[in-house]
Amino acid sequence: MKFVLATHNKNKVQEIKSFMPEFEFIAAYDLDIDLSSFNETGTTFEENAELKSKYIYEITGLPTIADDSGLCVDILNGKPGIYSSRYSGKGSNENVQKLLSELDGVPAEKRTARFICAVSCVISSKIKFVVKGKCEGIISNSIIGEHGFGYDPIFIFKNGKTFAQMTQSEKIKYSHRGNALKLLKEELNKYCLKN
Ligand code: ITT
Repeated sequence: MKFVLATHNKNKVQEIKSFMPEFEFIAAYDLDIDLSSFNETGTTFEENAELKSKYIYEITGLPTIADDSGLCVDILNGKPGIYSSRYSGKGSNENVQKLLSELDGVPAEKRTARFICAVSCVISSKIKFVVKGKCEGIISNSIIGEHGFGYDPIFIFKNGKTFAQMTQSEKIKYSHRGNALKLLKEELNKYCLKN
């Protein structure tokens, strides 16, 4: 089955493609669809994922998958959360620096956080569903590692490594996105069995 990925984030596309080689994906940007005019007006990851998938499904009429994800830090009452990509109002490095400065002086035991990923899938006007994955960790005191994207260099998983110290294939085994995609595969298998 072939899906459009409703994203402009190339890192998400790479992770999804590598985790689901049995499916065919085309990113919205490869269809010259500009997502920049799309506003994430939802109040939850699930709502935003659904809105993104619906937006692209309505344009293309093709089965569509959208990922809405972010980092929730306990001591910041879940911030940056659904605003993860817009946290500083600037780029990804500035988002990371803003978070590190907000946690300045906070001891390790209070730096708990989780990545959340909601994946919405629209197969047809009648068949659609959302799955959600999460991954628990700790926010580091500084940037560690050079792989990945976004907040990867400051998110320490329970094996002691940041996501940015992991290869893409190692990260996806543990990550919020990997956990959501496992559920997505289960749902798609059910759908394929029924049809
Ligand atoms: P699209 O909306 O086009 O998919 P986006 O990057 O704006 O791309 P989101 O609105 O879902 O996507 O925001 C996700 C942000 O959360 C992302 O920009 C990162 O800052 C952060 N994030 C999500 N998953 C991450 C991951 O696996 N590693 C590091 N940061 C992640």
